[in-house]
Amino acid sequence: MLTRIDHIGIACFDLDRTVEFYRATYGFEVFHTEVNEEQGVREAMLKINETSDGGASYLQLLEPTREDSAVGKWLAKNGEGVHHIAFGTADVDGDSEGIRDKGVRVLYDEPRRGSMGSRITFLHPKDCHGVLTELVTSAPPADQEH
Ligand code: CMX
Ligand code: CO
Repeated sequence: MLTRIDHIGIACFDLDRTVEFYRATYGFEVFHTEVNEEQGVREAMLKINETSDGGASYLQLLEPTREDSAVGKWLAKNGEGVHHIAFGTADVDGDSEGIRDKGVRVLYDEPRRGSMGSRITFLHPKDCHGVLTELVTSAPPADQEH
């Protein structure tokens, strides 16, 4: 069951300048940063609020590490902006299988590694009314890396 908006992924050309915009404009602080080479991103997670399922909602600011990455290609075509949304679930494996059975393309056979030790997969935007959609199961709090 999808129980929260885990994050909104925002593509940017310059992560440090974008982080500074969110800090100076809204007062949001960086909760976590990492490089995910598999996804081709350098990212900053800004925690917005805790959620009633025990998780939290974040903004995920994304700078590409290479031009041929998903975010690099998207930025070249569209410029900066909202790249994807992510729903949180306790069971990314079961939920993505159930969604696949409804005829929506799930991009990975098995969930891959996401922010802070989470497990993630993506649904094809063309099957989701134009919205690239991520499903996330967070690592247990004790195992979260940040
Ligand atoms: N939102 C909506 N539509 C998108 C999109 C996005 N983020 N990215 C691509 N599309 C659309 C394109 O506009 C294009 O549509 P048209 O054919 O109408 O022009 C179509 O999808 C194909 O796009 P493409 O540029 O040819 O790109 P690819 O097919 O090579 O890749 C996708 C698209 C979704 C498969 C790829 O971006 C992907 O695998 N994404 C998942 C991984 C990811 O995004 N990682 C970065 C974030 C990591 C994180 O959140 O932790
Ligand atoms: Co994401």
